[in-house]
Amino acid sequence: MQLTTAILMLGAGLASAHYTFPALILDGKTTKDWEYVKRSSWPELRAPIVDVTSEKLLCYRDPNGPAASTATVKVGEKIGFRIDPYIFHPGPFLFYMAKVPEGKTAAEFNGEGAVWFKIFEDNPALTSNGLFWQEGQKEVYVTLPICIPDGEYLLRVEHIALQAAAVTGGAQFYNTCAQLNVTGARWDAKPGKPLVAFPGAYNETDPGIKIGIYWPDTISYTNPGPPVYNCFL
Ligand SMILES: *[C@@H]1O[C@H](CO)[C@@H](O)[C@H](O)[C@H]1NC(C)=O
Ligand SMILES: *[C@@H]1O[C@H](CO)[C@@H](O)[C@H](O)[C@H]1NC(C)=O
Ligand SMILES: [Cu+2]
Repeated sequence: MQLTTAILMLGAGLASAHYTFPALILDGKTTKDWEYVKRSSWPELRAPIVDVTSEKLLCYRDPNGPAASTATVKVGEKIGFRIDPYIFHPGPFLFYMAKVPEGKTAAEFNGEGAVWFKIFEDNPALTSNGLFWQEGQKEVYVTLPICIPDGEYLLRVEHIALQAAAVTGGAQFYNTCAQLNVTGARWDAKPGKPLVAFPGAYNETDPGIKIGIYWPDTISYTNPGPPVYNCFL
């Protein structure tokens, strides 16, 4: 959105605020808001993050929020997030995971440090109008890798809105983190380097963050952050 729209939307309050990812969808069933997802900050719950150095890139977590529960899932399982209310800006989804360090639980661990590996990134279609990402969806799904060890993890969902990203600081970031207990590992593999930190993984001038997405500015897109963790490399 344009800056003037941003100011109007902030002025209009939460009713016209942005979007967030408050609940997991497991086995096709939508769980309760903040049951398995770390509670996001209030009252800025849905405000976009526009500073790539903001601590809010780490799950947009409310430091005073209640602890969430940890969902037991299987390697290779398809996991969803409910989107509240729905995506209404163009841009990619990215998913990251972080293994909870020994001696901590997923509820205790908030994802600090270089611990995150990327498991999915969304590539746009190229249309006569520029780069195109789907909008309007109320759910987003990711399949967990089959090549991760059992244990507790954080799963970070992120959407980057790029409609105003032609100028530095114009991209908007939305993210939350769920707590998972991964079981069923049958593959002796370790999530690869590089592991990245939030904030820290992104630079405001990264080509996937400072970008004009409309024709004729750009005809290709490179997601920010590290490459997707690949079981076969
Ligand atoms: C994780 O799953 C394993 C296997 O089902 C179970 O033994 C363990 O108690 C679970 N841990 C948590 C924190 O739910
Ligand atoms: C971001 O990129 C700019 C331009 O390449 C560079 O000067 C700057 O050092 C980078 N910042 C970080 C934090 O990597
Ligand atoms: Cu907006």
